[in-house]
Amino acid sequence: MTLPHPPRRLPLLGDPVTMNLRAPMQALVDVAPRIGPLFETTTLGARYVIAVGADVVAELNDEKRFAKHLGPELEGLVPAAGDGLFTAENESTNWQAAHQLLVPAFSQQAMRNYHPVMLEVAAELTDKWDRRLGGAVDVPADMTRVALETIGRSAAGYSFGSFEGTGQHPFVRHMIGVLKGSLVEAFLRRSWLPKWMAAAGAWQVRRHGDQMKLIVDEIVEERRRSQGNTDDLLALMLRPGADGTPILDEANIRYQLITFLVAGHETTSGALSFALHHLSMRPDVVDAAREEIDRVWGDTSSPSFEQVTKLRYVRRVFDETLRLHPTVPGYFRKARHDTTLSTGHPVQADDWFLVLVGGLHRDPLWGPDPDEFDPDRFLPDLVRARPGHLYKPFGTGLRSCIGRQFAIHEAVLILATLIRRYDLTANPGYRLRTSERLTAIPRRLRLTPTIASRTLPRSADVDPAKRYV
Ligand code: MNH
Repeated sequence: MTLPHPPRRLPLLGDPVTMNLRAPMQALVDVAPRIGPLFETTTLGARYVIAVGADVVAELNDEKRFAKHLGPELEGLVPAAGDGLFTAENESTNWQAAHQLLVPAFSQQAMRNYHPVMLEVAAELTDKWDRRLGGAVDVPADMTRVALETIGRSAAGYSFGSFEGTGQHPFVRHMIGVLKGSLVEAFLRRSWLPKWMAAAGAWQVRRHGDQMKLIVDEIVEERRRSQGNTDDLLALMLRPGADGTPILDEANIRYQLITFLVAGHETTSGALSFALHHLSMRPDVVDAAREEIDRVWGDTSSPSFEQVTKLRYVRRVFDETLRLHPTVPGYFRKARHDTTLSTGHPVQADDWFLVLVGGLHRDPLWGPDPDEFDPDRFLPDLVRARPGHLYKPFGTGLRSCIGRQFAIHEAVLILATLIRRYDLTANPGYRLRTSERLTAIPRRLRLTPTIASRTLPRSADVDPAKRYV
């Protein structure tokens, strides 16, 4: 299959654009519009076929012709995440069993149970920021705290203590070690560089993965000791099945827990951070959001589940953030059998593709200014008028994100809490840049919170005699 490729290709080295080590996917998103809906790229001999055009992505998403593929990057994670849901092969019996077992943990009813946990974590964040008013906060670090606490407490009743002390829990460091190691290994393994270099990446994944296993084993032990009457994801996995033993074996339970603790926070924290960056640049968006939050939440200090789901504008802010910054930058698809793409390209069974989501999210169908942050792109009428395969931050088909509703509820709740309470000021001259460790997160984003000038009750609600006390 001959395909276009990025400009200035060099012999042996390949396409210089991909040598942006900090954010290779973002670099590809930036050049994609000039190359085409389907293109190839090589770096030191490692080749990817990349899809960004709406039509070709719609074809790749067709579950009858294509299916999820792990691709080199997710294969690189296997030593740490095993056959957990994210990295299991499509045919894996453990995938079937775990998917069936865990889907109820993401039902509407289950979301209602997580809601109080999310409120509690939101309060810990505002307590922290209230103590630091007027000083800059490290946004990605604090969003990581929020998201890690939320998934730890919701899925396993476990607190990582992220808001105690100042450091990050070692789990975060080991997770970053695994993600970065897998990225390096995935690329080097397929390059012409000596194999020992790829082996160093693989070693890093195993070393940090082993540390994560120790941490989750401790979490499981604690649960077994406490024998609490809890009803969460971990409880579902440990509950005996018909034959008296848990449906998933011990090794698989460990992999699922690692998977959920990573997939359940790393992507949400990046998305929250990108959203706060845009809010700090757009007072008009903040005003519109505050108007909605005031209207729906009134002066309650603990909004109900429904009061969160009714925040349609804040939800659009989050949707638009994931359009511009899909924190899982891509997913892989492989052909189930020989087929031909509508572009005329022949495809053989098992040929695979990378859907570069940031590229798809800037397809010309999004209009003339795809780089512009505009939440109103997600007004219901505009969504209905667009093809369904144009927006894919949570992947596609059977293997799409199981935690989507969880992430959305958490993100809307946290964003609304912060928008309502704080004005966020960016450092002068800050320019957004993305950092990638498989997932995307803003680099060095610091914002200064001050109490929002509009947190006083609206004057109409206040007795005029008491208005200016
Ligand atoms: Mn999540 C799969 C994106 C939040 C748990 N997630 C995926 C995929 C994408 C994705 C894309 C599909 C990858 C692929 O096709 O190879 N996930 C996100 C984003 C957010 C997110 C952008 C937040 C924003 N994910 C969450 C949360 C959880 C979670 C929160 C858990 C609570 N995700 C998963 C799991 C899978 C997954 C588990 C694997 C599902 C499967 O294959 O069965």
